[in-house]
Amino acid sequence: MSGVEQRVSTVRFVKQRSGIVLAIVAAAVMLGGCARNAPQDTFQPAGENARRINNLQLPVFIIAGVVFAIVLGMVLFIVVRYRDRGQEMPKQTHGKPALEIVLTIIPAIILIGVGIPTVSTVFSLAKTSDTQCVINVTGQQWWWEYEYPVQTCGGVNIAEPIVTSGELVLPTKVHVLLRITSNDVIHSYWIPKLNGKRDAVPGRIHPLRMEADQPGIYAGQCTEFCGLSHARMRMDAVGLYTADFATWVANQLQLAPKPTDAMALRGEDTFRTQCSRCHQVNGLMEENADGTNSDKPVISFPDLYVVAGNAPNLTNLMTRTTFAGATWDLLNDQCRKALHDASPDKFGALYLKGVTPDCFNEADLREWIRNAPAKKPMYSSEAQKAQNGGKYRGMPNLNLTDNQIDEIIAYLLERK
Ligand code: HEC
Ligand SMILES: [Cu+2]
Repeated sequence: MSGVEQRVSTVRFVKQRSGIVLAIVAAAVMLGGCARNAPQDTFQPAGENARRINNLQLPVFIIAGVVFAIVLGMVLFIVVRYRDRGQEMPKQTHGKPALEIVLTIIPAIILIGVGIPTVSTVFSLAKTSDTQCVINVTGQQWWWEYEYPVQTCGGVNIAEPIVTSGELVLPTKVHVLLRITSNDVIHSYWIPKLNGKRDAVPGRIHPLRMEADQPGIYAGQCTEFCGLSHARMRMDAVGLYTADFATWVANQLQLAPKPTDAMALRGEDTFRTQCSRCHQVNGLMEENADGTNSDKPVISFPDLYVVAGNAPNLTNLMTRTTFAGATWDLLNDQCRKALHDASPDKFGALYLKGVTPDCFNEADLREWIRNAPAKKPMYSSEAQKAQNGGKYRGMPNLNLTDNQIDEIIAYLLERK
C-alpha cells in the first residue's frame, strides 16, 4: 500500500467508525464523573438515609444490568444470525402459549423483587416521626437560609432562634427534621452524601430527615433550575459532635459587639448606611449624636428591596467558611484544605475557629462588596429592578469607594 492509499484508508476507517470513537470518548467522560472521593458522590453515603438509598439502588442496578445484558445479547444474536442473506421467507406462525406465559411470569417476578424493597425504602425515607430537632430551610434566589427555632437539639438547648445561611450545621448521629420551603421560585435541596432531594416550593413545607455519621463538610447544590444564578446556588452541610455543636450554638447567639478597632468602627457606620437596610446584624444599634450606641437596634427591611424579601444575616459571617450561595470561600486555599482534610476528631475545633485573619480569603469578598452582580449575575441592575416591580433579585452594585470597602471588610472580619 502506498502512503497515500494508507492515509486514505485510515481516513475512511475513522469516518466509518466515528460513531464508535464518539461512544468511547463519551463513556470515558462519563466514567470520569465516578472519581473516588468526589464531594457530591451519592454512592458514598455518610448518613442513614443516604445509606438506605444506596442499599436499594445497588441491587436494582445489578438486576437491571443483567436484564439489559440478556435482552441486548439476544437482540444482537438474532440480528446477526438471521440477517437477510437472500434466503426464503420463513413460514409465519402464530401464538405459543407456553412461551408467552413464561415471558410474562419472569418479568413479573423481577418487578415484584424490585418493587417490594423499593416501596419499603420509600416509606422508611419518608419517616420523620423519629426526628429530634427541627431546622427551617428556605430557598431563595440564589442562596439557602437556615433558621433554628427555640428547642433542645441533640441535648443542646437553643434558647433563642438562630438564623444563618449557606452552611447547615447539625449535630452528628442525631435525626434532624428539615422543613423546606421557598421565598420565590421552586428550588431543590440535595446533599448527596446525606439524603436524596427534596423540592423547595413556595407556600408549601416539605419535610426531609437528615443525619450525618461523622463530623465533616458535605457538599450539595440546588437541583431545580431556578433562574440566572442557579449554578451558583450551592450549600454545605456541616456535621459537628454534640459538644462542638453546643459551642457553635453559643457562638451564634452572641450579639455583635461594638468594634474597638478604628477602621472597623468606621466600617460599622458605612454598614449602617449602605448594608443594613437589607442585612441584619444582631446587636447593631443606632448611634446617639456623640457616637455611642443608643438602645435602638438597627432592623433590616429587605422585603422592600429584594424579590425574595430576605438577605443573609451577617451577624456571624466569619463563623461560616463560604458566602453567596456557598459559591466562594471565606477561607484561603491552605486553610480550606486543612479543614476539609481534617480527621473527624480534629474537624470540630478547626471549624469552630471560624475565619481568622491569617486564613481569610480577602480577594473574593472584596470583589463581592465592590460589585456583587459582576461576580454573580443577579438581575440587579437599575433597569432590571424597574422591570421587577422595583425590587432586585440579588445584591446590587453599591458603587463604594476603596476606603469604604476597606472599612467594611475590617468590620465584617469581626463578625464571629
Ligand atoms: C438591596 C439589598 C442589599 C444590600 C443593600 C446589600 N446586600 Fe449583601 N446581599 C443581598 C442579597 C440578596 C444577598 C444574597 C445573594 C446571593 O447569595 O445570591 C447578599 C449577600 C451578601 C453577602 C454574602 C452572605 C452569605 O452568607 O452568603 C455578603 C457578605 C454581603 N451581601 C455583604 C453586603 C455588604 C457589606 C453590603 C453593604 C456594603 C451589602 N451586602 C448590601 C442584598 C443586599
Ligand atoms: Cu435554586
